[in-house]
Amino acid sequence: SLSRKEKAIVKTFMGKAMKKADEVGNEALSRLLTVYPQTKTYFAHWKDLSPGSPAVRKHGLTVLNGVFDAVDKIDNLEVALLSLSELHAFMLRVDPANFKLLCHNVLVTFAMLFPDDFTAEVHVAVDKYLALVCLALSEKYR
Ligand code: ZNH
Repeated sequence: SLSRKEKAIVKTFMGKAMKKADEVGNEALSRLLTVYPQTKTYFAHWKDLSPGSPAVRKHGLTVLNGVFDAVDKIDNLEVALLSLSELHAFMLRVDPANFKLLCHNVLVTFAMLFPDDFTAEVHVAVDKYLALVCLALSEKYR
């Protein structure tokens, strides 16, 4: 889990990154769909799944808002993300392995868009935070 110091690092970095939520979301989801094309199956009902398409940009923002909003509930992620976990497990039926793939792409995107802020120290803390978000989202699958 995250130390007090790591939580502070996550809050500071995410506070900055969330000002570009739209760009982060678009880049991360565009990369997910390109690098792991098997993830496209969940969005087959969209008109255009290409990188940067309106649907990808819109949903990228939705997902990233979920990641950013959870920062405020960093001490209680399982409870905070319970209904979202339920939604993905029972309604959307998203294989939880995909959460890790998305989080990996979010991390890559952070490194790319915030090269000065994304120090090794930030990398460790944010990587841990994203892993906890994935874990919390996987809660209802067990
Ligand atoms: Zn998800 C949806 C979040 C991951 C798939 N998502 C969603 C939403 C949100 C989210 C917030 C909205 C909901 C409502 O509406 O209510 N996700 C999220 C997060 C994450 C995720 C936070 C991580 C981190 N997802 C994911 C993945 C996938 C998905 C990985 C696959 C691949 N989602 C999904 C879908 C949906 C969602 C399919 C639905 C969409 C539409 O509507 O179209």
